[in-house]
Amino acid sequence: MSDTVKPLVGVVMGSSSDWEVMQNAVAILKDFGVPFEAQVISAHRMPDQMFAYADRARARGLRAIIAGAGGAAHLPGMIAAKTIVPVLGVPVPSKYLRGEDSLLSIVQMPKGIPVATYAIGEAGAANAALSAIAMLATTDAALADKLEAFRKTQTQVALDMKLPV
Ligand code: RP5
Repeated sequence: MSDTVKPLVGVVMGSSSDWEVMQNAVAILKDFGVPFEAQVISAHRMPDQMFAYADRARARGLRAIIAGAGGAAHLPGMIAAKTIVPVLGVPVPSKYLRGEDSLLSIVQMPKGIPVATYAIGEAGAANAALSAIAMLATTDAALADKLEAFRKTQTQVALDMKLPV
C-alpha cells in the first residue's frame, strides 16, 4: 500500500516465520484494494511495542486488526485487551502441536474481551481478511459489491467442478 493511504486493517504476527500463513490475509486485502499495514509484533519478545500498537490503533483509524501467532499465542488476546478495535485471531500452525495450542490460546478468551477466532493456518488467515472486508463493507457499498462478486465467482467455480468419473 502507498505510504500516503491510511491503513484500515492492521495485520500483525508474532514472528516473520508466521508470514507463510499470514500472507494469505494480505493477499486477500490486496485483491480487494483495502488499505492495510503488515508487521511483526511479538507479544512475548516486544510487549511494550505490542501495547503501544494496540493503544494507538483506534486513533490511527484502524477498523480491524488481524493478529496471527503460534504456540502460546497471546498476541491477539493481549491486543484485544488494549483496544476496542475488533481483533481477528489467526492460529498459526506450531512445530509440535500443529497449531492446536495456537487455536486454544486464541479462542478461549475470558468473557469481556472478544477475539474472533479463525481456522488454523491459511484458510483462517484468508477468512480473517474476508471478515475484515465484510465489516468494512457495511459502510462501503463499492467494497460490498466486490465481496458479492467474489462470492459469485466462488460459486461458479464450484458449479463448474468436474469429477474424473
Ligand atoms: C510465536 O512463536 C510466533 O507467532 C511464531 O508462530 C512462534 C515461533 O516463532 P519463531 O521462533 O519462528 O520466531 O510467538
